[in-house]
Amino acid sequence: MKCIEPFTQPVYITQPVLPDANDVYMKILEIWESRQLTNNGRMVGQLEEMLSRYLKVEHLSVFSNGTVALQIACRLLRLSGEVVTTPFTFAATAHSLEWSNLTPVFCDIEETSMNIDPRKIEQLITHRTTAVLPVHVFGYPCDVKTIGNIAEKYGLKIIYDAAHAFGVEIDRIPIGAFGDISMFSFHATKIYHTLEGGALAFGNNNYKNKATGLCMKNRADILRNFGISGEDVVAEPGTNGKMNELQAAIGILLLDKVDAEIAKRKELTCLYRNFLQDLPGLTFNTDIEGIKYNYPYFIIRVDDKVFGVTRDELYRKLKEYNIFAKKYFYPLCSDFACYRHLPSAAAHNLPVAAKVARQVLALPLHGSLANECVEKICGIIRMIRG
Ligand code: T4K
Repeated sequence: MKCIEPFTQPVYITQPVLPDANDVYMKILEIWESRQLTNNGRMVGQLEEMLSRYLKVEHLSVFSNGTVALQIACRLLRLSGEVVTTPFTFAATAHSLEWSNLTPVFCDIEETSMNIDPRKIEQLITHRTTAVLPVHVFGYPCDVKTIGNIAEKYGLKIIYDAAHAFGVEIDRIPIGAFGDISMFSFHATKIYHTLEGGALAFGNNNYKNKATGLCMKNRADILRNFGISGEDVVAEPGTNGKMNELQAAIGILLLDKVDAEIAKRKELTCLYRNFLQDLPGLTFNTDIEGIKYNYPYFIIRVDDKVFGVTRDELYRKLKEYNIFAKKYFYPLCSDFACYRHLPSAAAHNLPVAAKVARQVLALPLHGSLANECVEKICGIIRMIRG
């Protein structure tokens, strides 16, 4: 087999899409001129309108990051007690519950979609359960229909962690239309970003609260600004979750670029699939009919018994070639020291999640990656397998 040289520069799983520096400069001049740097500035309002149109949701608020947005979502829905969620996600999902004084109850996942397994949710519901927090992991939509039915049956709220699912649609229905609230992350590592940032979409549930007379979006906007609802009024204990004008400006400039980024990632994903499809022991998901997908990550699963090399060995060897893969998501949240004591975190409750977490590896995927790089990465994987 032909020897392949390591990459001369590090190849990361992602690289942020950047707006043109001159365009950023023009926006900075506008912000400087106005001297409004934060606290619900003009650009934040403009970005919310643009995002509502792009994500096809009527009501949306932006925040300083996705994690604080999730915490605000918990407060908006007045959750208490236990919330059923997935252990196969980024730390922020479970932590947002813990920071809201809620107990995460970990539910096992489906083998293929890697999302929460709706068939296992019901057995975890107790008199203390007030909500479910599923994650559309890697942008693949959860089984929203079954989850919706369960929530209705038990009177539970649904918050979707849609951090990875920007622009995803199921049968032409935008992902933000499902559940009570969906959270999108605009972190620099996402297909669409505002440096740091996030949003909540309120689907069709922008109902008015009887006690406060406020709809969800109004209350979200108050909660992200310390709970201040009027010049002399602090309505409730809010937090500081505001997006600033510079973040919003970046978001405004990048919205035009997101479709091209997704298209390029789709092309690279197809290349990966072509180059890797015949490798025994290495699997990956394919597109599902009816889903408008956004290609945020390229995830492989390594079955070491068949592949002959473990996921961790592959990860280490790729590093020798200057390729920095990421083990998304390992370890499971249920294995973190802060959650290990929970009854739902016991390994025997989460066999599929444990297996998937041992196998997954995210390979480089972003719009500025050349097709030849993908070809070379696949050649290196082939060589490592031997
Ligand atoms: N829910 C889910 C399911 C999530 O995945 C996330 C965040 C959240 C909630 C919370 O949303 P936010 O509060 O973050 O808005 C990254 C991100 O920090 C995190 O936002 C993201 N999920 C998670 C999946 O990935 P790390 O620690 O793995 O990222 P890091 O710093 O290793 O970056 C990955 C690669 O990206 C680097 O090797 C190089 C490249 N990179 C990264 C940054 C930050 C750049 O080229 N430039 C950059 O500025 O967490």
